[in-house]
Amino acid sequence: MVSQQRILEKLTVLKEQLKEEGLDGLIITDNIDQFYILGFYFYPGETVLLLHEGGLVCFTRQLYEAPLKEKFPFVQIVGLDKERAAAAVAQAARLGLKRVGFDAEKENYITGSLFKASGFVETGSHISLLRQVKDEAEIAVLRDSCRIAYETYEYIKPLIKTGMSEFEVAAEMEKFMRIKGASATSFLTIIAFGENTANPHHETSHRKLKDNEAVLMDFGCIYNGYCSDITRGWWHGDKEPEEYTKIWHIVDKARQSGIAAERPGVAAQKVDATARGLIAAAGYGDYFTHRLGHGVGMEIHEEPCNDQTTTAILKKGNVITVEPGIYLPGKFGVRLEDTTVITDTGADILTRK
Ligand SMILES: [Mn+2]
Repeated sequence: MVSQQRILEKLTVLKEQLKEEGLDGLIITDNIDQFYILGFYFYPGETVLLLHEGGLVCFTRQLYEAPLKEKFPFVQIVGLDKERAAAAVAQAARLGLKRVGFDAEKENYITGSLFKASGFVETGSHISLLRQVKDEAEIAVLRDSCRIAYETYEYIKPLIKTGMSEFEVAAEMEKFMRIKGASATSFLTIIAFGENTANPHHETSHRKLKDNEAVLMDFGCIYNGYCSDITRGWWHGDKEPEEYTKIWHIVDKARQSGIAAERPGVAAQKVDATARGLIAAAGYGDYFTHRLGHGVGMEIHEEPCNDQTTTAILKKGNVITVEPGIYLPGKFGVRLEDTTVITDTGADILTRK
């Protein structure tokens, strides 16, 4: 999926960063970072990559050795069923590397301690930083992932009937996404009925839908390795309370104003403040209890985030959600969410057809 040319480009960028920091090697242990670099999905803890000026070494399970040698002829593949981190340390010594960096935030206690004891240097999250700005190929996949999520919403909405349980609705949606090519959900599908919609992190349950209740769904899928995230809410029945209609429109305006505020060079904190200010001005500030949005990519929560304390400045290629909400405990809540991509001049909504 990631072309050889693109892999080599990413490695070149990383090597330049290492040079700037006076490092001559980098350990990559996080399996999503590895997937970002190579486009090959290792399970967590299976593989250690060692990048150095002369190339890339991959310490991985024996069973991958032959297929990976064929797939990545430019990578040195070492099949080992244990002690892969120690093998990376030994290799660094053989290569005469003097300053090898590792991303301490992504190591477990055992491997982090080993690298530290071996004189490796704790560095920032180089690959997390690269992952914040998506290239055209990544945006194309994110667009597909978000389109599947949107189509799932369109598919399920008319099928939802009084008496169905939250679990039944979630199951139908997840089946639909799988048939469309999704490998998994991007997080646990949230389906909420009635008073459950007032809980932003409701756990989907056996609760059955009654006539004249609020419905809220927050879900997404993983498609070709990339996540989508969408939230929709509406009133089920013909007796929609005035207050529901009112808060729905406030939230929708906040969603639109947040997206309209997004463009390269703007502070993500300002995007949050724009949508939050609109909800506060309408008198519901105390009922919007979470951040406006978060980055989306190979993981469902990435940087940058649209929140009240971030110092992030939006860049072209960031993919980020806008998801304002108003929650009235014991009654109902509304959250409306789109995943957006920052363009040259503004933001495009990905969660659409
Ligand atoms: Mn979200």
